[in-house]
Amino acid sequence: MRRIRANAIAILTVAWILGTFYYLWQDNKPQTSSSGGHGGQKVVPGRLEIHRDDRTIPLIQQGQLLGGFDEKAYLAAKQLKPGDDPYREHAFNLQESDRLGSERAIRDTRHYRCASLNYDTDLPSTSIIITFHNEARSTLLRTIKSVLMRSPPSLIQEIILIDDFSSDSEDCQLLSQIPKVRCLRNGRREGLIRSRVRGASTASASILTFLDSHCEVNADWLQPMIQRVKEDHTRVVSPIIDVISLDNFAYLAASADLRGGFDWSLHFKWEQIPIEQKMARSDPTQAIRTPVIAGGIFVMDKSWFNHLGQYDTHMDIWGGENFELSFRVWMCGGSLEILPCSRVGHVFRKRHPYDFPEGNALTYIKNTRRAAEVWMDEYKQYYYSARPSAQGKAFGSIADRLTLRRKLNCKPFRWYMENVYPELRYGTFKLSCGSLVFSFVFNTNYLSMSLFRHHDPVTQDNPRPCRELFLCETLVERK
Ligand SMILES: [Mn+2]
Repeated sequence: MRRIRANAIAILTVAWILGTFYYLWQDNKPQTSSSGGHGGQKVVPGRLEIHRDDRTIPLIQQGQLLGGFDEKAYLAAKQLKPGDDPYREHAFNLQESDRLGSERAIRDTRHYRCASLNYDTDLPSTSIIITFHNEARSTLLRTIKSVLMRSPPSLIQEIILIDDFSSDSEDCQLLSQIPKVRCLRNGRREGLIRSRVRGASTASASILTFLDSHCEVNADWLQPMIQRVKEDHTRVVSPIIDVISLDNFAYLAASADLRGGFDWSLHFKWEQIPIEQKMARSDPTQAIRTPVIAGGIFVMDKSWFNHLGQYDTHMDIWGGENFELSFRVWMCGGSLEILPCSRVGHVFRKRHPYDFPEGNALTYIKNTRRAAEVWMDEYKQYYYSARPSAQGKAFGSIADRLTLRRKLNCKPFRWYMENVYPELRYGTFKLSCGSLVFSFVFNTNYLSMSLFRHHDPVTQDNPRPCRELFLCETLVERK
């Protein structure tokens, strides 16, 4: 009799689980599955816009822009040797980047209505901060020249290059011969986060613009962002990040209907704007509220950056800092936006071309674990369920960041979930079977599963036979 009852319970449990899966799946089928962000993440065609008219924009300024800088010599000194793999060093096609040279016309990928917008004539200037580690010379120079040539000169206070201990110090040094360009070199590898803090602390303009080192900015990219920050200094704004092909360097328009999102493992992804918000948008030039930013390219008021505690400088190399910054901005009184009239092309790569001293995965876990421990309150359990390997990994002291959070009197993560990212589903349940635990975590538009071992060993007195799958925890909440 007991056996029959146990079997019935097991069957009902499995049926319930399958039913829940099916329901969630039907209700919220994956829309775009593309991921992005800066650095070594990949881009999937769903992020690209399909039809666009062909307007190309030339470089708007000519003349003595480069001062005494000898561009030809700079590029010629580092050429790909015949027979070398063009992808080896930078994880993009170096041969194609070199062939393009330092400047080219690109398509104006904005909505046509953007071109007729007006901006204040007295916008404040900005310090552009570009950090890099062993960037290709042609790509870095093209980034800098596109900024100098496609921005109103009065808006560019300076371009600060932070050379994060690249093998050749001349990559950066020689570029400081270009007017407005400054070069700072780290004496050891510090990573993106500490490099940016160093750049920001030496910036002389009141507005900071963080830019990646393999970009090309598009027409009028800067004015919309500076305008929004000028109107409200607590806004942190990003452009739409277009895609520069890592194979042939074609400049491709990204969809204008996306915002930044994430799943519980703190993996960044581009996702469709929720349908209600999309319906409410009558003006395609309007700012898009975003729960998180990709982190590679954004504009922020300098005093607001300092007031909010800059960055968590105990994070290493790359990754996770965009979550920490995004949670902090929203929870401590600011907001994050993507501006459709600002477009910047970025080379999205499939892998990181550089080494992480402690390993790629470990660094990402350390950084995201710090973000989760400081900002996610009780919701951090979902992070640990989605990333069980994070438990037990060292992440250093977070005392300073907790003090900062208290001092700034920031809102709880629950507020962020309810007001900024209500679309993020949460809930976990676990099935244990012997010493194995299957952990299911609900994510925004899919369900992820992880498998790990029980912490408490299975003993003779406390056996967990595999036939009796049982539910440890059910915490499914739907919004
Ligand atoms: Mn990048």
